[in-house]
Amino acid sequence: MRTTLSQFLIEQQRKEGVIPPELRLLIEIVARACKVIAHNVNKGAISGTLGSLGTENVQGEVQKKLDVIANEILIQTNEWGGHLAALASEEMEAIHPIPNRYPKGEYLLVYDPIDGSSNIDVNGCVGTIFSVLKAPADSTGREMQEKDFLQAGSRQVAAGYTIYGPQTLLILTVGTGVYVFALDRELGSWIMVEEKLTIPEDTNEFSINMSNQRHWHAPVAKYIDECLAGREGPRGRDFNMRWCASMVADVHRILTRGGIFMYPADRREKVKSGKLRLMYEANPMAFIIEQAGGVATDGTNRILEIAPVGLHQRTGVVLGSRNEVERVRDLHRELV
Ligand code: P6P
Repeated sequence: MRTTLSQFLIEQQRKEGVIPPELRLLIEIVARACKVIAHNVNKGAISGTLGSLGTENVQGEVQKKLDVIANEILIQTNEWGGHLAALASEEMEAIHPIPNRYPKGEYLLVYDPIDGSSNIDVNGCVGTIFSVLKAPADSTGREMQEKDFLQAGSRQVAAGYTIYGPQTLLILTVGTGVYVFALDRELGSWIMVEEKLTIPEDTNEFSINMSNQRHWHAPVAKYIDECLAGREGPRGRDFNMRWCASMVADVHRILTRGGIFMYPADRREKVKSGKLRLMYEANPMAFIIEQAGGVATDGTNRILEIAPVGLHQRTGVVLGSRNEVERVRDLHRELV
């Protein structure tokens, strides 16, 4: 009998004393929401959920129908659970307080409901990324505010992502390693298929959007030049490149076989602080990567130590195999 997500969470609560019952139940509810999102993603053209809405989200990005559908699913599935003090989403400018008709809990959920949504209409991999924080102790009895979410990534108590691909997978950490659950649609259960994932310290595979090359700062440009120089170059070996335009797909490949993922800050005004969002993309992924023995920086500094100043703030991201991320960090020290 394979271990289910529920069994795993109960054991983490009982055996390791890592997660209190309220956090276990919160994760169960988020996982249930992801099952519903997976159903909508898989229905695609049949259910008319492809395409754009003609609206923009707070990021100024065109909203896909599935962005809004998935956001609504996560709100409706979570707000009545009684474990959340509030939630926040890439798709909503302000935080979403829990309606007074429901009991409030002590956790904050912040998420990207559909990451990689430009892939939806071309049947590429997309996913959901989520991060769980505790509400500040001094917030008891008052309405949550944006500032309550502005906690460094090192304060996350759980993080995960789902990837809606050939398999539907949920990748989860509660601080005791990284675990992979596959959705068994016949049972409707998340079944553990891998545990304690570890990322190889070395890799021959880099992941970056090469079309931005002319905008890169010197350290990134030099690192990629070294990779492209192959065995005749200073790294003495050939490198391969992958770019899925879906962070969950690229990160999952790196968790599975190693690699380095880069979305660096560059010279463009709109990307001077990076493209990816700290609270619901970089932080949860950094928590997962570190729990698997990898490294996650903004090029120089540890992502999990960045002090947030805004719910939708962006950051550079360089994460994955330790020795490659450290090479990029060394180049930042040498060249900046
Ligand atoms: P670009 C998707 O929009 C996303 O937020 C990440 O999932 C992905 O890694 C990145 O942006 C892709 O960005 O500029 O290559 O389209």
